Amino acid sequence: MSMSFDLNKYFVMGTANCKREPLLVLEEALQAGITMFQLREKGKNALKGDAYAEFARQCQKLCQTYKVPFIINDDVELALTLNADGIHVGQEDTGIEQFRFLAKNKIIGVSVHTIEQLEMAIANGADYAGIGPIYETSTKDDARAPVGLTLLEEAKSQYTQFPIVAIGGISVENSFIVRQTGVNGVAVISAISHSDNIKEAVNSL
Ligand code: 3NM
Repeated sequence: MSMSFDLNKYFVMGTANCKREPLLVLEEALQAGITMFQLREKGKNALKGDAYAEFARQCQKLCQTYKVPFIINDDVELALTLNADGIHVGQEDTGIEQFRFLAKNKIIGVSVHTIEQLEMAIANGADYAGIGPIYETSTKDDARAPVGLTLLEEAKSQYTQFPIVAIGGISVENSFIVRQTGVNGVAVISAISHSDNIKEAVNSL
């Protein structure tokens, strides 16, 4: 059993996604009421080494202040070093067994794109799954073709109790229809990180 968490408004971010100072963007999002945060430091200008670890520490500190779970994307080592609240991994990333063994009460999220992958993630002990991309997104370089809303509906009807968050191309405008599928929350990058009014964006999601 992992610690409790709420997928309702899940903000995912790395420095490459921000047009302004990333820590300010994160703090505004936290103030506005995001329920979960994932550090996803990717791209060609991504921070590396000590700068990356230090940035992660500062994000973690902010999340702790606002009592929001701090999740690290695809970096088991850093998640363990910082004692992060959890990790999020994709289909190509390292398995979750090692992290679960070393960090029993941590949150483990897995990205899935099909019902079969969702089944596998549940069988392997994931705490939640991210399903996407729901719509076209230009934020993720290697994003797959959109899966649409039907996969969310199918997932929620087959696994009613399992926490699922939708991701990919979700905006203030389309989040309402995404939520109608019964998902536990929406995960966004640009809808928050590119917003000129983060408070309004988070409130409207
Ligand atoms: N994962 P935006 S789509 C990080 O399909 C990520 O698993 C996806 O960015 C998946 O909210 C995606 O700006 C990008 O569309 C989400």
